[in-house]
Amino acid sequence: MSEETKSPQYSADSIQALEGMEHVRMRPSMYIGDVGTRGLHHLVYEVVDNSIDEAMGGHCDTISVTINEDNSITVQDNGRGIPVGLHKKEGVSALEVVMTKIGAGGKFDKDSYKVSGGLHGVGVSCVNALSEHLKATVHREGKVWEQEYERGKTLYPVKSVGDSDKNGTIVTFHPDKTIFTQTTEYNYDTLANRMRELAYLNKGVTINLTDKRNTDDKGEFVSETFYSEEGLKEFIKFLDETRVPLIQNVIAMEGEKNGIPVEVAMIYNTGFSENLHSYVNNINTHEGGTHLSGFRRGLTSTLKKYADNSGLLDKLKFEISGDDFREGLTAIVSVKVAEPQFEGQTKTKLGNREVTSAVSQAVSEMLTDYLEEHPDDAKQIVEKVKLAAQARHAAAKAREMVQRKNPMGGGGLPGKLSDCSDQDPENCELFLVEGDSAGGTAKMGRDRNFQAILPLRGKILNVEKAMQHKVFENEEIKNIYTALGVTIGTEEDSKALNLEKLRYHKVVIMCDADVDGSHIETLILTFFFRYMRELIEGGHVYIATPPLYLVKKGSKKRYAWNDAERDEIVESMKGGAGIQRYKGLGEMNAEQLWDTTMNPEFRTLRQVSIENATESDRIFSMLMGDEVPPRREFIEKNAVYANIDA
Ligand code: 0RA
Repeated sequence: MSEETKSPQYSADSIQALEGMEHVRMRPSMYIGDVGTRGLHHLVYEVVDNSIDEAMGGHCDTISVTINEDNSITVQDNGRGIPVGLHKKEGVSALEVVMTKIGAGGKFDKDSYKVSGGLHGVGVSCVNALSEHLKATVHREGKVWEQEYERGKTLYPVKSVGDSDKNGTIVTFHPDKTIFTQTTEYNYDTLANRMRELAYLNKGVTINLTDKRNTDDKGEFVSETFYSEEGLKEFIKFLDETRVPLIQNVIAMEGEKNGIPVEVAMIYNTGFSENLHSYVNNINTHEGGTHLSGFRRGLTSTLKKYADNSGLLDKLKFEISGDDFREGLTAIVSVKVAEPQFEGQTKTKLGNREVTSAVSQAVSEMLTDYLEEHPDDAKQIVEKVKLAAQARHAAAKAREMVQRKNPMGGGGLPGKLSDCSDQDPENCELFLVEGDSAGGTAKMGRDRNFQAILPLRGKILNVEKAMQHKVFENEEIKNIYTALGVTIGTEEDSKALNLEKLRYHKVVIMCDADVDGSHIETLILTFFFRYMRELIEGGHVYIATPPLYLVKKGSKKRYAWNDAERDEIVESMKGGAGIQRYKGLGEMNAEQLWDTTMNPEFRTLRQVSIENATESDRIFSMLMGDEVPPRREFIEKNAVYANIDA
């Protein structure tokens, strides 16, 4: 490849390539999921994935991601550098092919272990198509090579711009504002969470993240380095940091089964929840799939066999179920699959059949060895399983009560619910309100056609610290199940939430704008996250935002949601304005509550979504577990709220 190489603009292939790039611009969501915040960040992951692949091939150990001052992104690696030589079939530089041909990826490099992701793996050419400007710089063969693009269109043929004694690839892109119309501003924490996750999933790779938009107190750019020597073993410790360990060791394995690379790490804690995280080609498979089934199968059969042989369960009067083996278990399963089939609603469920037995075998071998070598730990685990089985029996009874009280089961609606008259769930909203007095105000202020009110007494149960049967026995929680009309168990999954008879499509948490209010909000969110995650995933959960101030002058009244707004209003009233700070919903009258917080025309509802289940899990256990008072800011970062005017 030399500077004279012409870009043959009119060959059939390059026209096809152009069409591919045009298609990405026409239907970006087909390639990156959406064109909101998620899609915007996806661009970074896509570019970083390519560098990670290079690292997995053993050609690269450091990747640096920089958020530039103008919200453009630079990703740099010290790999071999994308080849710049002539690509015979396309008749242009391989670099140009990688950058402008959809699906080109690394396919021409047969030696490298190349797997493609689900939503990822669409290729850096997609990022190029969706960037108003992109510059690729390659250090390779003693030279620095360069090519730039606008909205995916090549500006000039690959050229050499100098000498270099290094190897590597640098990509800087500016997301296209005409595509990402909602925002082109990057969130540091979102990127940091993903880079941390990638560092754990790909041990030995150093990932630097720098934010040139912000400096710390030393005047240096905000920056973090993510590196893991032990991979999943350390990831597990990070996830379980705030839980009390039942056994001191992380049980881990890494290897290949039936040609499938499998990595597993697990630990038991003294808690009651089951936290399984699974990845395929570095992508979090929220909906699980065959690899997770394999993990469960291997775990259950191995522990069952051990427990049976040990005689520790001899006096137990009922069958142990699979769930019992997973109480207090935190585990990560990570597999690499050459041609993954993704299924499920969000395409994050692995479908490849052959993976089940590979993971199951890997787990059996790992665990059998571990139990034999650590009899004390084995005993602790079996004892815990026994307790779980006993508690499950108690929980089953309590859950049955919840089911029987379901309105469809003839048990009737909770007495405290003020229902709405509309019968179409699509139109209906349920407000969960802190305390009876605010509940009363909300009841008077609402539009009873489509708004229902369920007051919750004081602090609802912290489900993070309670055993399952306590949760199902709790009055407030039983009321939530009954009012919503949801049941536990679907045909496919006995523990899944059945939303078929959901009575309200919007469930709005309405709490005071103070410390207690935010604590209660967090408790309710924790309950939804652990017991009704499907409700969040279905986009049904919202947070109401009551105002903080009322600014009054004479008969003029205006509300403010933050200090800046308050000051602005005070100024606009030109002196003599009185300020009332709302400490709670109870200080508002019904009309004020309707005007500011409940009326769909003027209110702001924040929709709760789970951006990163792994991170949310850790945060919820940290906030609601044994330590620290809850801090709303943590939740705000992890359960992402979209401002919507519903
Ligand atoms: C294919 C072949 C070769 C390198 C790469 C792909 C490569 C791609 C990316 C994307 C980001 N960083 C990258 N680094 C390398 C090299 C083949 C060879 O040198 O023989």
